[in-house]
Amino acid sequence: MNSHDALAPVPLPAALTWIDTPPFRLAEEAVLTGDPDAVAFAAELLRARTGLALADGDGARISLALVPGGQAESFRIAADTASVALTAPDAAGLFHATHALAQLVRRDRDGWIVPAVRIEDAPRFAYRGVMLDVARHFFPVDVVRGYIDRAASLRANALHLHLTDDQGWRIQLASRPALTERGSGTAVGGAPGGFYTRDDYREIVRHAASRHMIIVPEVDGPGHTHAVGLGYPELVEAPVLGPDVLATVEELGGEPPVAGTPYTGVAVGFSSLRIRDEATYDFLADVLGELAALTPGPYLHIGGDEACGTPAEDYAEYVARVTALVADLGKIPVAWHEVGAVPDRADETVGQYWDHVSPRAAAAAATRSFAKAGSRVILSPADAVYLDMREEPDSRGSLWADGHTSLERAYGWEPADVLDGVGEEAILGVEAPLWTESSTTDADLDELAFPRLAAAMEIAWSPAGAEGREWESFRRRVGALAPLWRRLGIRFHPSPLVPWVEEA
Ligand code: TNX
Repeated sequence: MNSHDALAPVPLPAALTWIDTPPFRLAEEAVLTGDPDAVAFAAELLRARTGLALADGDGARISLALVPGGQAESFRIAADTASVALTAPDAAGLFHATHALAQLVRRDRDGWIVPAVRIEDAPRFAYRGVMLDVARHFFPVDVVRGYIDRAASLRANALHLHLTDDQGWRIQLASRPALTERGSGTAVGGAPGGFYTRDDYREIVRHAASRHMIIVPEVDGPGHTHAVGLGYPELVEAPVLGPDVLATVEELGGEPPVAGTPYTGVAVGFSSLRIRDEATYDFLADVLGELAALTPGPYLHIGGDEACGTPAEDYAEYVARVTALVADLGKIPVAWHEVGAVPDRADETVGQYWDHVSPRAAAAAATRSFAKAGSRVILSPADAVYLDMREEPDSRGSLWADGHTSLERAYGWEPADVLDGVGEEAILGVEAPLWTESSTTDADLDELAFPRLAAAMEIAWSPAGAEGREWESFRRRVGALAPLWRRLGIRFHPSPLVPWVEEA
């Protein structure tokens, strides 16, 4: 390892060579030139990092240029004493290059520098996601924009929004106004609820696109649908108070769910849509049709998890109908891995795996079936990359995925080794979900997501064999991001496993 290696970016580039010449010096008179959008974004980010207002002047050059050829989202950086050149075949690649540059920038005794380096980089997986649960607690548009910025800075290109759950329905729809009129007023613990208007949602989509991310909206069903019954009682079954639900209520206090009354607890698996009633499918056609029209990205997530209140044959009927409906709308269905147990589903349905790094048999079999059908899988092993799991024994978050986790566990897994029969080709990508039973503010989201999101995104982006793609290097490179994160206002959890850098 070279003494510079703690300065290599996160996610680690596919190829990086330090060059033994004096660094490039960033000063007010350095010029940013090239693609106007990329220049504007680079000026904003470098100003946040250094306080310098670059962009006009007649000094040394930082250039950002679109150059045809190469993999989508790939980029190159060539920095030496005289200049810094960022090139990419597409705008997303230049955007990623700009974030890598912001990570390379640091101070020496004489001011701001970019060390001389050559980087060639490209993503391992096409889908690199984060999920935000805005149903258990609601987060306003500006918080979602901030979460998009943070995730995009680590190469995420998809934000999966968990828009609906037992505790609230968070997207206003013209076809079904009572969903938000009656179903969005509260959240877990009786916290204030909220919802996105269609314009709010368009703004989230627009902001995500400006950060080269798509939105993957989720309407969960047939379970996790108690809030639907507040506006449309005829569409839902009575709550099923099974032993798990009653045990959760017993353990955590609060009231069991009551039909027609907002639910503010954290039990799961008690609600179900009415599967044998055509009105349910009219409802889904309205809701998913509107969401599809509002969503430019290719995916619609249909949930499908923890439907413990739905008999198995009804669940199969639901999955067959709803995946076909999404496919007819011209979108690719995405579903939690339980859906894989239903053979009759739209073939292109992507499965999202949320069991552990070492799978249990049922989850493994269900997930394998997506690959067998010729479709693909998104990996979200809960004990590694569920950001709402507790990072330390006594930090914020939940414990159900095998106790507390750690930054090292978030980093220490190999996607192609999780499931037999789901190798590299069958993996669409990696997603780090954040369920929000225990978080209410943007500071809570920061504390849970950072630094573990950096681990999840390095797993998703960096080739397994790249030099430095290992824990010792990763923890030092993450530590070196502290000055940048502080400047950007990211309130990361100060993991004791990381040598956090203080900048003079
Ligand atoms: C399981 S993981 C859920 C969510 C909860 C989460 C945390 C998954 C697909 N479903 O409904 O928020 O546990 O308790």
